[in-house]
Amino acid sequence: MPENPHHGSSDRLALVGKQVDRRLLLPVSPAADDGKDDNGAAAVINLWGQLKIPDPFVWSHAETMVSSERELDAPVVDVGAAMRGGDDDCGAGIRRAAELVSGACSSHGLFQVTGHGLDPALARAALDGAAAFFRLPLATKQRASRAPGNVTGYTAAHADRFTANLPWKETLSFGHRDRRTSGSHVVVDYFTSTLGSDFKPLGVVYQNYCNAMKEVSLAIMEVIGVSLGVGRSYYRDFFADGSSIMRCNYYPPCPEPERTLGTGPHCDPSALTVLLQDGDVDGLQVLVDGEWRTVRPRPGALVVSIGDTFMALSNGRYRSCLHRAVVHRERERRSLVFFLCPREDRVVRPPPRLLLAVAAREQQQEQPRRRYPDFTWADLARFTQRHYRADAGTLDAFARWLGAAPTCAAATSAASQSPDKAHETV
Ligand SMILES: O=C(O)CCC(=O)C(=O)O
Repeated sequence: MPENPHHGSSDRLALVGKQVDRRLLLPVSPAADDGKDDNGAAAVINLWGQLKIPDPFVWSHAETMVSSERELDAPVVDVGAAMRGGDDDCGAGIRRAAELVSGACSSHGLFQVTGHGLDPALARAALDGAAAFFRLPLATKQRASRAPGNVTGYTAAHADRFTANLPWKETLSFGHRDRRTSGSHVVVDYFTSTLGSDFKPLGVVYQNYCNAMKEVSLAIMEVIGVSLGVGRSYYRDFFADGSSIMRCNYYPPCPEPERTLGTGPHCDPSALTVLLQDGDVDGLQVLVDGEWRTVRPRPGALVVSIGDTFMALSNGRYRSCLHRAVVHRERERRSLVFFLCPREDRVVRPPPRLLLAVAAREQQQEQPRRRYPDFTWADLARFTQRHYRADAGTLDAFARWLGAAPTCAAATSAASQSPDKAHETV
């Protein structure tokens, strides 16, 4: 198999998902890639082989604040009982899982999950597929370049959206819908239509991976529903026909890791995030009591965190997880992230049962005040893609934006970000 990234790349991709021979998938440093394809497409950015990080990647001292020695205290939740169905709300397995989830989500918003049934071979193929994709020549990856205002596609350091505080990473994102609701294999279609038919095997791997993640996410939603006293099916049903997003993150080694970030501090706008870390390279950190604590990769476990949309759905009872990813001098890192989202037009508002349960618990006649206005996922997605760079205050800024006239001008003032952060604000 040729190792020149200008040749044979699709052959290498074709191997993914079949019998994966790691030697054949061995990395070819994109540093060897001159950033141009046969048609002369210019490179946008090349993170490989830099001796110093370019200025747009330098984050302020406050933002790169040194990591704590302490690991995050994240419970390991066995969702086997929820995955198997059968068990009712009162079954010991679900009850135990719900207690752990409640503790974690009321404090920092992150827990780990076992008993999820993800086929290790599928997980391996998805991780190796990401490794193979990001080592392709830039021009090939750019066939999937993200269009402005769009969440899907390939980006290098988000340089297509921002000019400062660039993350030290490349990403590939695509949408997922359940075949029963979409009537097609949307992920396979995405790969073949943007990258070409040679990429069908990789598309199949990610289609299967997304299907598995969706099932795991819905099982977790059952546990969360029990933990909030609204029963197993409420949130499961709410998300069953959702249109979720999958993102592959690739963090190359970095010459000055202490001056930059792989992913800046933010809460995910989506509802629930299910993340797979590759091997033993850590990087994910969560802010707790003013310090960044590492989420150490745990073999076989998935990392699950609450996002802004679920914070709104729980009327603020569960906290959207504020997290970031750091990079390393010598080691590269990969992560696969599945963002569970509702259907675009579904109205996000806490279930009446939850508000009643809170009122009963607090022995109040009236239901608690609604913390966030009604919104649709389409609105929040548009806000974060066009008007606001997701950070720790996205949901509050979005609520203000909805309260004001939802025009571009309103977004600029409501989203009180510094000019370079809000660079994309139209
Ligand atoms: O790579 C990670 O661990 C975190 C990724 C992340 O936060 C994101 O892609 O939004």
